Amino acid sequence: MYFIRCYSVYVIVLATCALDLPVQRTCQQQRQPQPHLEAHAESSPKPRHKISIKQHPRRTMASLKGPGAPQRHDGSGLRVAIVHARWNTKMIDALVDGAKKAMLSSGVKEENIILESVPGSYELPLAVQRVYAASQIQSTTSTVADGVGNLASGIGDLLGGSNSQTDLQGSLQPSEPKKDQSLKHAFDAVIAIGVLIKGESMHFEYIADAVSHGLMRVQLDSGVPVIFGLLTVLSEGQGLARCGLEGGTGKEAKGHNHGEDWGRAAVEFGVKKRAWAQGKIATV
Ligand code: DLZ
Repeated sequence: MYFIRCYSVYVIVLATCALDLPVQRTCQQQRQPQPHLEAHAESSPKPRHKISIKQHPRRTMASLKGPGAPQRHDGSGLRVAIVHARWNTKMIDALVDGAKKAMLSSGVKEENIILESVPGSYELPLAVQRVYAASQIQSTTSTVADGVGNLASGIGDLLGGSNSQTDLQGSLQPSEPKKDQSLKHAFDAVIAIGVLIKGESMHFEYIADAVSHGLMRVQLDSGVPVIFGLLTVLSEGQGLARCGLEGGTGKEAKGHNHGEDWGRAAVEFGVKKRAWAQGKIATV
């Protein structure tokens, strides 16, 4: 009995070694240098291999994070809405300012940036959907109004031209020159801005999930670019750093204002969406 037990242990040991050898060899074969993985070992105290990351010769990488070097787009013909929540107002104000600043510097005119607010982030999807629908209504009514205006001035001309002093013409012509130079077409993009700070309950998770899905749904259902300006942060400090208010590092000691990225995204997407609507697809 003792002999049988010893013999079976011997057989098991032999079999394990036989199986183990090829496994070890395979692992050694796999241990070829893998630069894409080694690059992540930045924090390792003793790197085993020299890390060299080759860059594309014509492109310089400013940062690993973010949308890369900003693209320049002419936003002068765009009409954009910013729909924002009012919870965490200090951060919201900074983000809205950042988005506006970026759009203005891309040529969007102040009068073509329309602001609307709602109490909290949970209200954003419906508000974005309805505000966009309102702009579509404006675009059709303004076309009709322009038509009526042109017709009225045409009648005025028929009644004797601009020198006529008749009461009838006076009532048909506008008393003051038109001041409102703002565009009236449906919004080219809508930026939804909210700040969700995680608390102790599950509120954060439910709202963050519902709002992200809701905004995506509005975007795909309506075809208008909806820029996702919802900060979902674990603390007020994280939020402040993402609004450019405090707590950043290095060159951006006050943090980076994400609203600026959203403003640029709105311009880029608005311009591209217009081109796509005309069957134009850019090569870059
Ligand atoms: C209720 C709530 C909570 C707890 N936290 C936030 C928040 O951090 N950021 C935000 O924008 N809104 C918050 N809200 C309000 C909800 O979004 C929503 O306005 C209310 O539940 C009413 O629908």
